[in-house]
Amino acid sequence: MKNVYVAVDIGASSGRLMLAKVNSNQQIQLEEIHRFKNGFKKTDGHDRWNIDYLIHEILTGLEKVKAAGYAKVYLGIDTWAVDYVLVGKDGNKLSNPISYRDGRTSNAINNLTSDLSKDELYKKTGIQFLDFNTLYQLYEEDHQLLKNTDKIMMIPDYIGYVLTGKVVTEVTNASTTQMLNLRAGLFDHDLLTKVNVNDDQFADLVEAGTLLGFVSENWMENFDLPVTEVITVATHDTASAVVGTPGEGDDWAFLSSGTWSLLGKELNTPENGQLAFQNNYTNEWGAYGTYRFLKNIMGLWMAQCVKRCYGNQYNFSVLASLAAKEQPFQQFIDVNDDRFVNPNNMIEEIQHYCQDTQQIVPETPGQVMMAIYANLALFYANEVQQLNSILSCHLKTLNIVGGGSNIALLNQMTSTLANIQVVAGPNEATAIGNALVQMISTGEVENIKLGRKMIGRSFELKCFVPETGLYDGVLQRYQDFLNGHSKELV
Ligand code: LFR
Repeated sequence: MKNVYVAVDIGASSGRLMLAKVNSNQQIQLEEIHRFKNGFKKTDGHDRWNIDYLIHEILTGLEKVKAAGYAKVYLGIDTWAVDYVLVGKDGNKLSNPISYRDGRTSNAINNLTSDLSKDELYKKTGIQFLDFNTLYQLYEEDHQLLKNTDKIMMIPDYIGYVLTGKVVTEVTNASTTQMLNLRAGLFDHDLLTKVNVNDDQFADLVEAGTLLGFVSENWMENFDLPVTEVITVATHDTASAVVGTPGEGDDWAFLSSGTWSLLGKELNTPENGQLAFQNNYTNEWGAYGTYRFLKNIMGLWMAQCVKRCYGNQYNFSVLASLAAKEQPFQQFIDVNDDRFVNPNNMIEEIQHYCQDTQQIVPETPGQVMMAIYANLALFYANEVQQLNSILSCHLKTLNIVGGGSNIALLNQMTSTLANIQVVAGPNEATAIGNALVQMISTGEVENIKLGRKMIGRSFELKCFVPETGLYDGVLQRYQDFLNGHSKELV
């Protein structure tokens, strides 16, 4: 009997349990077992995640795995990054975790860096300045709660702990705290002190691929579960997505396109020089000693909010086809403007942005969606150029993975504007990367290079090539616009 792997992948808007196996043709087979919604809600004055509900959904999904006839499985957990759970001395959480989109950290970067230069902080950590990084969240944390805290656990580490009773801090996610020291490979003592955290409040760091332990028998009292051994995978969803990207050779970049768009290149050594600093690029730690040199781009969050604003009366494919009927580039938008992080009404925010910058205001659903897609594609194209210049390379392919890789209109515009071949898919790269790390840990797949080849053979990939002569000069005009309007932090 071959091994069966369960990938638990939870993003900001939904979670899923995917079953993965290697078949006799040495292909990865993936099957969705359970899917559920996620989102934060204002409770006790903050936007919070309902972590107990998420764990309940995982257990419900595992019951379905058992019901499908699997008595023994491996399991890996990945989620979004930067957020954490404070756990008290009795082993229980002290409160529900606050979402990174909560407004509490809006001034924290300036406050914290008033007596610590950004330059130094970047040299130490190589991590981009995002005001929701764990460093700033802890800076704004309730002091009493922090004093009562035995362990600070990142979200997937906490879920692993609740399931197994074992606690670790997995590096791909820990690096997004902006508190790991690149050179020492450990939490930076001075940064911890700066936010009133003791060295032992974080559990020991472990690499992606480490065995954690079995889901504890206590859960069997209320749930009919298979025997489940948890492997600490690349627990940051973006790290798993990059593992699951079928890039080949050395001249490909990735775009993990979901709630966020994470565009960058996998490196073997971090790049934390001046140019990377000035362009706010990050060096998040990856699986197997790699670094994800990337930038966070606002991504499909904008489309998700717009869909909600229309009362969910259109699904994403209807919205995309409405957009396709509209003219692109009617207005330029800096999609990374802070005002789009958590607005009350995304449609109005986009419209106000266009009014404030004296541009054509999109009115219909199709116009609003085209404004989003066209400006995401422009932003992507700009970042492909930045990557080439910061890394002195010549990227040939942009591998787009995640839900956004299904949007042909966006893929095509990106390819043309960035003048690069786009390879789209797989859309479930995160779950695949999660499962691949498990397969490497059990020895079923030899290494990541062969694993990526397997992914290329196992899933349908679509290729988009630049349409010559179309959109000439548009990217340059967008870049001029950004130069005048961008509020990039650094
Ligand atoms: C994507 C992601 C990004 C991270 C953001 C916040 O889901 O994990 O990589 O910057 O969410 O955690």
